[in-house]
Amino acid sequence: MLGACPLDCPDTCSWVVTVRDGRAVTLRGNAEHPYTRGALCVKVNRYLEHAAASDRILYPMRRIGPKGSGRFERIGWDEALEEISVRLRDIVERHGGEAIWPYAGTGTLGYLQGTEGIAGRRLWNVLGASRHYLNICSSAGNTGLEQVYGTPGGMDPETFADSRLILLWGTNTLTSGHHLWKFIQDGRAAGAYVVAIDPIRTRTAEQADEHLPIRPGTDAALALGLLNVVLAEGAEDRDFLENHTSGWEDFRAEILRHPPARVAGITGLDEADIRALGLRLAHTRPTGIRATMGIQRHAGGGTAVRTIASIPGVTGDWRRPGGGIAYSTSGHLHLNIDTREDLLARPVRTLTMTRLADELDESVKCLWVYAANPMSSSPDQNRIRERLLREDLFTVVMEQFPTDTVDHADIVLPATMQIEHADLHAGYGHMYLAWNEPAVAPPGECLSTTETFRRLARHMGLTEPSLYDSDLELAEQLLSSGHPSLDGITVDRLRKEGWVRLNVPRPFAPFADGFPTPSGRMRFAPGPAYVPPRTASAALGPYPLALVTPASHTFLNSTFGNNPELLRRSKGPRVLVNPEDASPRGLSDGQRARVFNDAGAFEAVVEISEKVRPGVVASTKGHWRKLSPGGATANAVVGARDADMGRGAVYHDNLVEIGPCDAG
Ligand SMILES: Nc1nc2c(c(=O)[nH]1)N[C@H]1C(S)=C(S)[C@@H](COP(=O)(O)OP(=O)(O)OC[C@H]3O[C@@H](n4cnc5c(=O)[nH]c(N)nc54)[C@H](O)[C@@H]3O)O[C@H]1N2
Ligand SMILES: Nc1nc2c(c(=O)[nH]1)N[C@H]1C(S)=C(S)[C@@H](COP(=O)(O)OP(=O)(O)OC[C@H]3O[C@@H](n4cnc5c(=O)[nH]c(N)nc54)[C@H](O)[C@@H]3O)O[C@H]1N2
Ligand code: SF4
Ligand SMILES: [Mo]
Repeated sequence: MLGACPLDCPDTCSWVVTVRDGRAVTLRGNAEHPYTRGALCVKVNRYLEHAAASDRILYPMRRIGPKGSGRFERIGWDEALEEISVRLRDIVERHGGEAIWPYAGTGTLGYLQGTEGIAGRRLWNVLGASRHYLNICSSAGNTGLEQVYGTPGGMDPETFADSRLILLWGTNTLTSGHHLWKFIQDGRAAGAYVVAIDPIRTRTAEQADEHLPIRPGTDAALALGLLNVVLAEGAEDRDFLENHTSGWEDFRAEILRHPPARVAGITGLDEADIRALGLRLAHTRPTGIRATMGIQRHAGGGTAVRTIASIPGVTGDWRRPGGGIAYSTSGHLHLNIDTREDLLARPVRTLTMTRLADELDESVKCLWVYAANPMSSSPDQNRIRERLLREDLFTVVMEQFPTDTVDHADIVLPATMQIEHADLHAGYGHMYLAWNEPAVAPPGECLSTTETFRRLARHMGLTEPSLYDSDLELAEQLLSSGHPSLDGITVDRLRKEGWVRLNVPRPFAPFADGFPTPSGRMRFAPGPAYVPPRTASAALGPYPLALVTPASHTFLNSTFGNNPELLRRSKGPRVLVNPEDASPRGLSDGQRARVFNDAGAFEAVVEISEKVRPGVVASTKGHWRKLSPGGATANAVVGARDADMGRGAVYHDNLVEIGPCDAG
């Protein structure tokens, strides 16, 4: 049976499930798929084990202990739907629909079951619920790219095989989407030089030809410094600038204000290294830039992506496959996501995912969480917990596992996993659609998201017909946008073939015929092209260290955080500290330490290492609160502030201090 990995990873692997006697016995990467090429990853190799885990939630449950205690009793679906219907009706009547916050996360990227798609949104519109703004992951960068190109879409990652200089900029390829590596290796075999730009010497940086250990949040300055060298070499593509861009004179002035010596002071890199890379950039065509979400989790993250995205406009790299920037391919996807906004009786407010700690106030009476685990994954963890303990808040969580968030629910609804439900997928790191056919029956009383919402609508006696569309009908609607990239792609074909490439040329040079802006030109933005990070003020305050908390190799966000083997391989929460920062604090390798600031603290085992530059400490996301020593994760010290664009999250832009966890 063909399926697809649902997780929030750019690779959206195609997989093959073998079923015997109604049980899934193997799950392997599809060797026929041009991007998956037969491999999954260290996490999803354990997917079947995870689906069969003893802590899987199999039945609806109702809270019996105090709020937040995680104590529940099993109830039937009818009882659960009845209690929910009564509470929702009462809330809508007394406080209006906007008192409901449908808090949907990235647990699955499916266009049926997940938050990219429709799941639940028609029902929320009928009830007049608040909108939910999913800004937790990529919104700052998306906004920056839209300003330059009119779309966040960029290079087809397969064309890195054609690049001759590859910049892995704020991205940990071998951890957070490793299938790209084969294409990078193909490029290398043809002579490409690979540079990793990352404050951490990650496993990706270790495999690169060169690593530039940049100060966090200063990448836009580096981009300007590299372009300064390009201009000094006279290597700008004047024809491209004249015929395909606008705003060049202002941007050029900004570049000229950033000579390498100045940029060295901002970024903490050697001036000679900046010059050397600037020369490579000036004289290597095509240059392909892989920048993903890590780089934009900063105060100036949107500007950083926007400025980096301006590079290929100066060098003219968009002319050829292998040139340009690849952030996400989702801008090339044109599905018809018909959430039926016409069902809303009147306009409603929008609540912001990363601002749960601020916005979960008295005006919210029902928090409905699905495919999300905010207690582990969202900023300002301690304040979120306080809010979730509110007695007058009715919290429903649809989940597969007893997460930290589940512990705070009033009603828990058991959710299917990917081998048990149907879904339509599209990778955000490649150009393929995929169909996921259910391989086995759901265990216990688990239901898919679409089926749960259909049953709830029926239980509430709602008459809007589109609330009852079947999964296949919804899939057909999704593919019916009429966009040429979907010509000839039907549900039948997807179900038969498992995956289909979007109808775009191969090799794909997305902007060869112009940019999707009103003028058809790429736009250099006016104004400052570098916005400093919050951590730039480190020396001034009581928290002098910059903390970055990127992806863990063994978890996918907080998914798998409870898998015993992956938890063991993660070695528990850890914090990398440079020897220069460790010794004045009396920290030794292997010791347990407390990382803290005014918002909170978490505990982690110290790893003293030159892999981080002085002034920077690094941990990872994904650990569960209740499984962590000290009962908190890195998000206890992450602030709920907005980045400069798209209200993006600032996970890698926080100031902390660190000290030994004293015994006693
Ligand atoms: N194994 C695994 N894979 C994952 C995930 C996971 O949790 N685990 N998460 C998935 C999700 S949801 C996403 S959004 C993607 C995220 O994947 P990435 O885009 O790779 O994002 P991060 O892991 O946050 O950060 C990537 C790298 O950026 C570096 N970095 C941080 N700040 C800066 C900076 O200011 N400048 C530069 N140059 N580098 C910086 C970090 O040190 C890190 O090595 O990965 C997906 N894939
Ligand atoms: N410190 C720090 N924190 C971060 C980040 C960081 O870089 N640093 N990165 C952030 C990023 S990029 C992201 S995307 C967010 C992710 O944050 P969230 O969107 O909260 O995602 P997860 O933590 O993976 O939780 C997803 C939950 O969905 C459940 N789930 C999976 N499939 C289904 C399904 O089909 N139905 C239902 N009902 N549930 C399902 C899983 O069991 C899991 O518990 O985390 C952010 N948190
Ligand atoms: S998490 Fe990413 S690499 Fe792993 S199987 Fe899923 S899509 Fe593939
Ligand atoms: Mo993400």
